[in-house]
Amino acid sequence: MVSEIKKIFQQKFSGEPLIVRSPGRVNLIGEHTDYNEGFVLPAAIDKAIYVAIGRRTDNVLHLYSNDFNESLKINLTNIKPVKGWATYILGVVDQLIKKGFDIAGFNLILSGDIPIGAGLSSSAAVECATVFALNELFSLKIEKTAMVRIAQKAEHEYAGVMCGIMDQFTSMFGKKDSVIKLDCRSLEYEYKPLQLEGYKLVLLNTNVKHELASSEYNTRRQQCEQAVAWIKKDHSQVNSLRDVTIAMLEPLASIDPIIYNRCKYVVDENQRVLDSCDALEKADLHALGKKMFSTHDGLSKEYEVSCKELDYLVNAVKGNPHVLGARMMGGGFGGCTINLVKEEAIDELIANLSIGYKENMLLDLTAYVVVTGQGTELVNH
Ligand code: GAF
Repeated sequence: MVSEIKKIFQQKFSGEPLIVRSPGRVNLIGEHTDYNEGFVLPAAIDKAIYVAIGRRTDNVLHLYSNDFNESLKINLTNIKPVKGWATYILGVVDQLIKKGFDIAGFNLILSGDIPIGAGLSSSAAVECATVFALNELFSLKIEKTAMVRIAQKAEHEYAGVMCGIMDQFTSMFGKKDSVIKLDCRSLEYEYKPLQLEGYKLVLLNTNVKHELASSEYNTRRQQCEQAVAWIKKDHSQVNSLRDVTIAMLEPLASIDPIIYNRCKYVVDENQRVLDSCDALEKADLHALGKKMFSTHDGLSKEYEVSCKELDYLVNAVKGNPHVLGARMMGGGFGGCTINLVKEEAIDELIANLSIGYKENMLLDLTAYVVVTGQGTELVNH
């Protein structure tokens, strides 16, 4: 990929580009907890976005997506959101300008192998690759956590999704053979070795992304914030659902049962992340797998961000002795399920599920066996 993108850069533009690689992510457990200041347990994967970048002598940005075979030329003074892949790059540029960083025109080629719309955070990877590349190109001296914040803000303002910090943080800070236990309130993090002992992480792509995804995501976030405002009236120390106990939630059950369910899910999920970390430390993959199934239940019935395709895939592996755990992953309403599967059983499982999925959902199933990978890095040398 590196030599290919370099060649394309030199054919389209000229000179020696800087090349940055930024990975997609999986999340073992801890879903919809990040924007509630809770815990998550994600990992960067071996699929990534690549950016090749070089300076220009004017104030023009010339962007080219190799995968879409599309280009965009825009002046630095005229940056605004656009449709599609370029908006994530422009969103980052906009943040840098707003923060007063001194940048000028550049040529950029984008390429990658993260499946788009599969919930593997290809957009976060584009944002992280862009901010990292611009930081290098213009010697901006931005530290990594600040780059993560810039990438997240680009998603808020240019893609309109009020995401938490998990995806950008994982893309930037990922480490091979490790998951990251991240406290989304303090941003304290710890790498935990991921030893799967004969099991592998298998992603099953529903190949759907329902329209609702971003609007419902933002609604969930608002519902959580509404709950915190209500609870705060009696418990002034509460600043987020991270500070809330099930007992504090009880009054909400009669005021607004839907919001109660949302919050109950988040409070339980934070505990599941902590329990899963203990399970990983004890190499108890069975315990981790059970938590994953419980998370799916909560996401489907209480948080209501699943869909029939995701539920089908999780139900289809329940009771299979070779699958320790499965759940929908990411924001929801489509994308992938993440499954913890015995290595020898993977091929047969995928073959059988593909038939059942086609028969029942009238859709093709795509499967990826993923391994963990490094976070955002320069890959020129
Ligand atoms: C999406 C968001 F971008 C993340 O911040 C996170 O909230 C996730 O959905 C759900 O856990 O990937």
